[in-house]
Amino acid sequence: MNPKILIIGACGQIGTELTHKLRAIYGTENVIASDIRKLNNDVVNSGPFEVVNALDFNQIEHIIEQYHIDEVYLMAALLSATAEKNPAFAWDLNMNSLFHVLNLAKAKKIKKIFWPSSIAVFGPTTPRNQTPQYTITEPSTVYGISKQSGERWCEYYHNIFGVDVRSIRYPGLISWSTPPGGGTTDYAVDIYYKALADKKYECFLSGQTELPMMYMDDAIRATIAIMQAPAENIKIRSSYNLAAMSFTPTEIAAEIQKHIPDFEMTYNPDFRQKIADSWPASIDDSAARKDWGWQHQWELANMTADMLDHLK
Ligand code: AKB
Repeated sequence: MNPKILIIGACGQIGTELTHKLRAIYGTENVIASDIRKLNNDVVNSGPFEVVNALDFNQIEHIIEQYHIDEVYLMAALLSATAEKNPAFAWDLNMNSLFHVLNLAKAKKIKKIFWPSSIAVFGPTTPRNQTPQYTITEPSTVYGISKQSGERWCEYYHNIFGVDVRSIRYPGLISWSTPPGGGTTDYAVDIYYKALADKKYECFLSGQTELPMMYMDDAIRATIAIMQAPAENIKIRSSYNLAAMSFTPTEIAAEIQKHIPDFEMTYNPDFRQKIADSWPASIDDSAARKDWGWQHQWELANMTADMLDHLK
């Protein structure tokens, strides 16, 4: 029998594509999308949708009981750049929404949780290249601190209360269908829009800033794969490192120039440079590959061709 799924934050960058994919797999009626407001978009219009404030425990509990929800994907969060501008709210949203869902699982009202972590759990003291699964995590951003704390709580609720919570440390995500919202890696999406529209782009990171990135298609496959894996395969209950590609702004610009030869890139680093400098350049995700069979499909070259094709 198909699980009944609730997605909190379904209209965001990941939530949108996740909703479509889960509806295709499990049936539209089994996937309840929710977000803080009801927009007129295809997530809202293509199946069941509820307005849910991720900070309102009673509202989440009510929807879970009403629809007999088995699994919750908690995608609502403030990302790194936005969180630095509003630390108190970021901490409140990123932590308390997680506690609500963990406590509902502890009370056996839901069976399984997906919660996204991020490469932001790492910090300036972390080894930057091929960052291991287990290493120093001293994040220097509000977002990173919230994700690191969240990971600790996920593991705690699993070990002490038996909660089946699963998590991935997403790298920067790139998608043609939904814009990102307030991250440090957002340049790698904006650049494609500007390359097509203006043939030029001013990057808010320096040319040599190498960061781990992933095409959305891979990110969605990973998310569903970890949730479908047998519980005994999920050996890490904090969060799994996950990787596909790493590149610098100079390298993505050069790849775009193969399709748009007169594309020009300039650099004007802002406050996000410091955030990016504190994050890894590349990630060792061998644990995810070993435990639940993770394999990426997209690299910089095929992703760039696909992005430009869709956005044209
Ligand atoms: C961000 O830039 O804040 C996010 C992330 C890496 O988690 N894309």
